[in-house]
Amino acid sequence: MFVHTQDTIAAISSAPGSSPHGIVRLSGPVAIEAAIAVFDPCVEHAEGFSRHRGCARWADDAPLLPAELYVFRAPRSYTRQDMAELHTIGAPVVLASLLERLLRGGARLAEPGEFTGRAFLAGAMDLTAVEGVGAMIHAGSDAQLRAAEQLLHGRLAHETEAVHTRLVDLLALVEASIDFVEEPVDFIATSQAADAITAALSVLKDLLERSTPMERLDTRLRVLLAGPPNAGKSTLFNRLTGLDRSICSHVPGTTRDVITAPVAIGTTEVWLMDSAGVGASATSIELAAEALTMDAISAADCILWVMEGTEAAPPPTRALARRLGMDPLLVVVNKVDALDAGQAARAIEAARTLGASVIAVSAATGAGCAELRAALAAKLHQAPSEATAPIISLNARHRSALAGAVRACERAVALVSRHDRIGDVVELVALELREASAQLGAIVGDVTTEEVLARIFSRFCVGK
Ligand SMILES: Nc1nc2c(ncn2[C@@H]2O[C@H](COP(=O)(O)OP(=O)(O)OP(=O)(O)O)[C@@H](O)[C@H]2O)c(=O)[nH]1
Ligand SMILES: [Mg+2]
Repeated sequence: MFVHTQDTIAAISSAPGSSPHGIVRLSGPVAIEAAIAVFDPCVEHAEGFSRHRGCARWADDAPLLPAELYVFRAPRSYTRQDMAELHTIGAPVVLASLLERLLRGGARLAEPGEFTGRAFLAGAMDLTAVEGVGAMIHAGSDAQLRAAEQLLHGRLAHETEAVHTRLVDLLALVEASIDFVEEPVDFIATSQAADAITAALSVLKDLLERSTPMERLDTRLRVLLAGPPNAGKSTLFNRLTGLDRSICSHVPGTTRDVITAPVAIGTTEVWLMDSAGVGASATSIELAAEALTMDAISAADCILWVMEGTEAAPPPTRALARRLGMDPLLVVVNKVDALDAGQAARAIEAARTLGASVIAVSAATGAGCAELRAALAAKLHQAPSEATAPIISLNARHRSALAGAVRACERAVALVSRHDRIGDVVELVALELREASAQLGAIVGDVTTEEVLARIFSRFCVGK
C-alpha cells in the first residue's frame, strides 16, 4: 500500500458535488510546478508557505475563474513534501477539468487516503492520528467528533507513550543482565522490576477501564415518528428531512415499512424514521406493519408521537402508553394550520395529558418545525449516549493491543514474583517485556503490517 511516494499525486480534496468552494490538492516533486502551470498570473517566487490570488486556467476557451494558489514547501507541509492547493469555485466540471490538466502536467491521481498515507510514512503523524483523520471524515455526531479529535491530537499516543518508554528502559536493564547470568550481580533487583511492571500494568488497565468502544459511537441516535394513522407522520418526515421519500395520502394506513433518513438536529446527525400508524389496524398487512412500528418504538432513542390536532385523536392504548412511558418523548400536535387559536389551545391541552412536552406544528406549511427541531436537540442532549461521554474512546485495534500488553505484563510479573533472583528467569522476562513493548508500539504504528494499514486507509476518501 502506498509503495510509491516519490511521484506527484493530485486529487479533488473538497466534498463531492456542487459547492461555492472547491479544492484541488497536489503533493510530490512537481506539485508546485504543475499547479503554477494552471494558475494565472505565473508565480515567480513561491517560497515556504505562500498564498497567491489569481485565476484558474481550467479550460482553453472558457473565462478564467477567480482562484487562490496555496504553496507549502517541504518539509513544512501536511505530507512533508512540496504541496500545492488550488482553491476555486466548487463546480464539479471546473474541478474535474483542472484535475485533468494537472494529470497531464505530470501528476497521477491519488488513491483514497494517499495524502494522509504520505504524512504517516514521512513520520508527520502516528497511526492513531491517521485514525483520527479517518474518524473525523465519518463523524456523524458530537460524540464521534470529540473522539476523533482526541485521536488526532494524540491523546491515546500520549497516554501510552510514558508506559512504553518505562517498559523499554526496564527491558534494557533486564537484557543487560542476560549477559551476566553467571555472575552474582543483577542490574536490577527483583522487587524493583516487579514494582515497575506492576505500575505499567495499572496504567494500562486503568486506560482500558476508562475507555468506551469507539464502534459504539458509530450508531447515530434513532428518532422515530409514530402515532395514529393519518396524523401526518410521513408529511412531517419529508418536511424534516427535506426529501420526498415517504408517500403521503389522505388514505389511512399509507405507510407500511419503517423508512429511515439522516437528518441534522442541532450539531448532531440522527436517523429520522417514519413508521406505520398504530391503533387502527384491521388487515393482516396493517397488523404486520404495526408490529414493525412496535419493534421500532422499542429500539428508538427518542419518539415523536404525532397526533392530529383537527379531531379528537384516539389516545394511545394502555400497552402502547406503557412503552411510550420511556423518555425522551415529544408529543407533536400536527395540522395546526387547519385550526383556529381556540381549537389549537384545546388540542395542546389535551395532548399534555400524555405527560410529555408538546409542540404544535403544521407539517404542511412548516410552521412550528424550527421549534420542534430545537426541542428535539434539547431532548437528545439529555439522552444517555450524549450524557455519558467517554473519557477516552478506543477502537478494536487499540483495545486488542492494550489487552495484549496487559497480558504480557501480567506474565512478566508472575515470573518475577515466583523467583528470588531475576537472574533465574531473565530471558523469559525479557521476552514478555519485548512483547508488551511491541504491542504498545503497534498502537502508534512503530511496526505495522500492510493488512493493518489497508484496513485503516480503506475508510478514507480520495483527496484526504
Ligand atoms: N392541513 C394539513 N394537512 C396535513 C398536514 N400534514 C399532513 N396532512 C394531510 O394529512 C393526510 C395524511 O398525511 P400523511 O403524512 O400521509 O399521514 P401519516 O401519519 O403518514 O399516515 P399513515 O402513513 O397512513 O399512518 C394527508 O392528506 C396530508 O396531506 C398538515 O400539517 N396540515
Ligand atoms: Mg405515513
